[in-house]
Amino acid sequence: PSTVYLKDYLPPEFLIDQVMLWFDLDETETRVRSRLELRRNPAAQSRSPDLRLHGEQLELISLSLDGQPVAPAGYLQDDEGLTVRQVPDQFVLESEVRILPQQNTALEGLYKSGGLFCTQCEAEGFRKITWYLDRPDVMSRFTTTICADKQRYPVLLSNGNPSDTVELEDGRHRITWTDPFPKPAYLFALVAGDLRAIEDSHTTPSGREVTLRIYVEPENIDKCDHAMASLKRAMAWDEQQYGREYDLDIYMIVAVNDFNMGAMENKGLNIFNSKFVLASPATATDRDFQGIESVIAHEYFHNWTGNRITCRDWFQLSLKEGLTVFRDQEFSADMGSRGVKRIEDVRLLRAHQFAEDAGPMAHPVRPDSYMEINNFYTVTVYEKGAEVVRMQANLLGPEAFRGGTDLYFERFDGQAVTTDDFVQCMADAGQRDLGQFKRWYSQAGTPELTIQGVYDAAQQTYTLTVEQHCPATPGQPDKEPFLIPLAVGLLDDRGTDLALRLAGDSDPGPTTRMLEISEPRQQFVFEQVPVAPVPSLLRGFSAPVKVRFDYSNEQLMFLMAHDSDGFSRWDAAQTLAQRILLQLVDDPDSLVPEGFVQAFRQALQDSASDPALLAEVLTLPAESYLGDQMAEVDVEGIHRAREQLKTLLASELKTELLAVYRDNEVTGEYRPDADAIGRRSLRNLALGYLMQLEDQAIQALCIAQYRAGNNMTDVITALSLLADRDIPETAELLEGFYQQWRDDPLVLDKWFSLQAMSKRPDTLERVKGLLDHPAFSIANPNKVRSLIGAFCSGNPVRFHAADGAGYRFLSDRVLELDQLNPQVAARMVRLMTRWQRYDPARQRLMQTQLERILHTSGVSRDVYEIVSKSLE
Ligand code: B3K
Ligand code: ZN
Repeated sequence: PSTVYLKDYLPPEFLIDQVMLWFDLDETETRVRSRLELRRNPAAQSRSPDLRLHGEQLELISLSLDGQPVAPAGYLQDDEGLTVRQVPDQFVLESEVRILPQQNTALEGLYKSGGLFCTQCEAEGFRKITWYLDRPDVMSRFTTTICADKQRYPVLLSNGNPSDTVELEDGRHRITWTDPFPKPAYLFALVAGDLRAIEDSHTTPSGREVTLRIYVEPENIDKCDHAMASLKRAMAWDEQQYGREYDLDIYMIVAVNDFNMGAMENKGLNIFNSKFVLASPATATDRDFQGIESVIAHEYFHNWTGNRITCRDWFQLSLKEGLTVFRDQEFSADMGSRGVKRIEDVRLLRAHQFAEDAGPMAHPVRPDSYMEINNFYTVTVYEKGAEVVRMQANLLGPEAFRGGTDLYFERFDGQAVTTDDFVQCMADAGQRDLGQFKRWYSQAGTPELTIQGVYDAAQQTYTLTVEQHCPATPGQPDKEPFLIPLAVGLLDDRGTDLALRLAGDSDPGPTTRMLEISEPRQQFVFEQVPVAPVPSLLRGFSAPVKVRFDYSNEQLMFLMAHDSDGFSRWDAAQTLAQRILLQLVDDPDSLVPEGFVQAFRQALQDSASDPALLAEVLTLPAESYLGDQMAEVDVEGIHRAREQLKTLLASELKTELLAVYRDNEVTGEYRPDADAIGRRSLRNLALGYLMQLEDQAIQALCIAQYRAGNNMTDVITALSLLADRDIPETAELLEGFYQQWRDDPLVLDKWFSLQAMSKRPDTLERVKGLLDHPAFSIANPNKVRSLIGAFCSGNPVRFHAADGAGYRFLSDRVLELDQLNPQVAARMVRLMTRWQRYDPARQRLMQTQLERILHTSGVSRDVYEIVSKSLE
């Protein structure tokens, strides 16, 4: 496979002003006719006599130019497209192709999900529908006519506004959709099927009445209310926070069961993985409710950050994704608990993005090359990209940041632009040079800040010395210094924030200061500091960096108890827990500081604090994250240490945990609001600790919680805890759960996952058995993620078993899946690519499997890129 480089970008030679599409949908074949109005791009930097269009897996039926059939000598078709020879400067190209959506298991282009036809065109799926300039900087007006059997496909949808339906003689019907907004082909969408919809409406500030519709399969019609409410909240929030309103008369969402990722922001017609639409208290967990709210919002926010202003090329992907993730994070923070949301986002970033940045697939937020663009929809482009936007907000402050986004919308509406264009708006609005800041887009790797603090009692000064360093990443051995906003506070001996006065300040400043780190080494002198302070560093996680500061255990406990910044309290607890756990890995007999247990006790007894925040503080770092902190991952040692500490805390704090369990019961009707979610999470966390005790009375409590069946959050937590242990009732409960939910695929996903993540030693055998379960299908991405993905990523001690059985299992599945769905196969194979982090025996086992995949004939470009880069 060949590599595409950012430095090779050239503007398109042709533009498409208008495109008309006609779809004849059918079970045996689908015909697509297209009419493209093309002309040469005045801004092109190159000129060839021929027109080159993208197109894959298309069977050509006819081709004509300005109404005249193109002779066979006038065009050339190959695997990747069509070259039309010697074209004029302006012309109409018409073509007809045959495609087979029913055989499309890659779920890219036009495909069938159950009885529905649907599309997924980002990034380069439109070329599997018809010949086109399938690149985001070619924006065109689309008119789409769909024709299909009326009984099987009563609902026919595409982007924009609909015409009236026309009934045809042969039991078919036809409709035309017109989208007035020019858009790149990746935002095209089509859906046909037997769907029901719930409808609502929203009036924008300028008075536009927008019809809102969520389409689902008939049996799911009662599970759409939360998605609709979320959409309405998102629309109101974007109007309020960014001054952005919706621009068509109708906004449609369709839920489908077979989908490669979460959802897709197609103009006016979002297509969603049903996981991010359907919810009822009985079937969805608190996490599911939150996930739906945030993904619905994310796709809605794309209408401005992605659709109205899109990407010039796919290297600019973070232009829309980083910004839109930042927007959805802020929305969720406003809808729920801001502090908890920040902790969750940072935990995800540290667990996955820091790991990516330290591994063989490390790449900048704006990558400079790729083989397969679908491999770059990563935590780096999305979540680190969001942090890079957040840092700009931190550097500019809220007003200038809003000025920057206003400017961005005004300057670039209707255009396909770059991350540089975005930063320039921020620089203009903030009236400052952000040249150095742009390294966050071009340099990969997680910067490390090594910080020292010295108190001078005589001078009453406190000096922070900050050094930055960024480790090498593939292709980038040396890094230039970053511009890093570092939020700091200083606590006095009673835990109170000091007003911060930097050398040269005339007045004492606020209690949190945003220091700007731009040099390899810098000093900051705080004056009039009356006592030796404890520094609180990187408050709110003001930048995606690692901080090294030599805190004592006592200082960490002090911060954990007193820091005014919720994130930093949590972070201190994590740092301390991590330190203790890593000591236990080295030496199981090492002593757990009494103060740590005491700090947990105090937290459990602290009824004044937000239960959701407490639950975060009391959650120990994950096994995989602990592994990332070691020079060589000790798979068994980490598992043992973490279990050991959990059991110790459970036995020392049994009374307090039982009290928390008892006091945080949520009664009354289920509601996924921040308060109820927080109480459930604290209560279920307590149950998790208590279940470490192998105590029959507690197991009975857990079974009772399962049987009470008040809501899916409590039910699934209880069942997962039971599935971890050899309790006689478990088999029966698991079977009962299956029987109860056998017709609900989303609930069964949870059932597969909890079994895949079970701590039991025989889990791999059970997972293999579940591959043959009638409810499992390797063709369905949700099932693959819930069974195979959950095992390989959520169960490190079983996946990394010393005999290599887990690795063989994964590579067998990857090879099988690659034949059907390369995108999902490439996601799965990533789970084995950080082999260099393990001991020599495991390294060899993983390498062997990776080599085996690489040398299998016909392996997809998607899988090839990941595997070959990991072996470099
Ligand atoms: N833009 C889509 C992701 C498309 C992934 C293509 N492989 C969803 C989103 O980020 O909103
Ligand atoms: Zn997105």
